[in-house]
Amino acid sequence: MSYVDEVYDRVVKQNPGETEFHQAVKEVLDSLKLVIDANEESYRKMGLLERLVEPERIISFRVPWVDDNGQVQVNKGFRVQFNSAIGPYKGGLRLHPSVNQGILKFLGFEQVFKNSLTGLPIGGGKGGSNFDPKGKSDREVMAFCQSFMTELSKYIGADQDVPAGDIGVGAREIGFLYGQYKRLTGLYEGVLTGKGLTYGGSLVRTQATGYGLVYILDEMLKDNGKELAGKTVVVSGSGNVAIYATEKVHQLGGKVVALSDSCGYIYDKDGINLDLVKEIKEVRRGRIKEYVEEVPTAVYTEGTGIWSIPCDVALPCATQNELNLEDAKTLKANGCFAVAEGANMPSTREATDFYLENGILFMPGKAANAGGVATSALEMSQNSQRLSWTFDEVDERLHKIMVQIYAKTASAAERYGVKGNYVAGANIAGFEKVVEAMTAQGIV
Ligand code: NDP
Ligand code: 2IT
Repeated sequence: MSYVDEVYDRVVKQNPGETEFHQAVKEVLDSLKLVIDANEESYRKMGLLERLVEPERIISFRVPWVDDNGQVQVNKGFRVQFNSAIGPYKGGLRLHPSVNQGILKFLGFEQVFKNSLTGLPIGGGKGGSNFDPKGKSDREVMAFCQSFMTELSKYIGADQDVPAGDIGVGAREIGFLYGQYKRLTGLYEGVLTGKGLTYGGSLVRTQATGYGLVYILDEMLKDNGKELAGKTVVVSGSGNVAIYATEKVHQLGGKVVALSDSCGYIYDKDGINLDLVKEIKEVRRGRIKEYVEEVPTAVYTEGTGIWSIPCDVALPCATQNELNLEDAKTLKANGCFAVAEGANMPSTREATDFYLENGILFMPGKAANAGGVATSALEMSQNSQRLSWTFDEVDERLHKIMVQIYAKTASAAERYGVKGNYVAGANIAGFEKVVEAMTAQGIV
């Protein structure tokens, strides 16, 4: 059996039930076959892949807090510190009822390669809780965040592990978490990114993942003789990534006609009114269906199904495995020619294979959504310098980073004879830097 298959079998056996983690590992290892086969003997002897798929550390803890009725609630808290070969652990915190150790391991594993691709000195990690912020009062969210940080603070630090936002964690949660970290440790340091602008946050971090997604999409389209201007775009989700992807698509002359949340999706043939979406989602914390109350020509449909709306470009920006093989076939049948992933692993493996086999230009999440964490790393640099850069300066750096990620991804694919396969390209390019750093640092 090949080394790669052996390691995959071992991952399935030793991490039972963690299906998303298995899926993420399989996709990476399959791409790496091209590289591993050439170096099999030395990699095997060094246990390189066994070390790569095993998190350096997982912290798992109890999070007790008191709700508005005086009732004690208990959630699970986690931090997966996956790989610190190229820098301190870096990656978001997710608050969603679906969170479990397997999901955070998949996200942490992806983060290692994504962070490597940014070219910046950040290792990979991820954390979170099965706490559901939906419908909670601000006081309840604060009580949860303070309890969560009370435990987490023992394991993080500006040069050790630097969490940020992800699903369910935005400016409000980062503020509560930061306040509690400072209170417990007495340190005013860049221990979190995505902070508010008055206490060490970076301009552009809020927009960064969505903007970065569209910057790399634009690069991919141009390199393939196409352009975004005039194109119809469907974006799933209506959270941080979806909103700022929509904003940048509109700035570059494309038209986003659909957005969704976990209840359903809206279709506005005239193009989404983003100010209204921001008001509903960022201010009111409401549901996407409220859009049609104010735009009567738009249509709301309950449930999944957003991928049935005809488009040229699809940008899945909600969650993992939200786009399956049937959806991919529907997109293709309706004329969609490009997919770029704002979310982490939103396409199932079958959908991904379908894009590659059917000539759909496809940029996988670990390259496409790397603008968020890259800008987090820029926030860390500013914190270390005790300076704040202007919006334009950060935005220019973000743009340059996304252009470089595209170039690295495309050229790694070409080097290994799979031109245009950006899945292989991103996995290989991300892997190369991590492996070099791991090898140099000995058996750790
Ligand atoms: P938000 O919490 O701001 O928004 C998430 C959106 O996705 C909401 O519209 C939400 O709907 C929807 N959603 C979440 N879970 C589900 C689900 N199980 N089924 C259907 N819809 C769902 O999160 P972000 O925008 O920050 O994150 C979106 C994706 O982007 C995630 O995959 C995240 O890992 C990834 N990402 C985020 C980065 C960041 O900087 N924030 C960086 C890189 C990647 P509802 O409100 O109904 O739950
Ligand atoms: O998935 C991701 O890259 C994020 N949620 C952002 C991580 C970060 O540290 O900014």
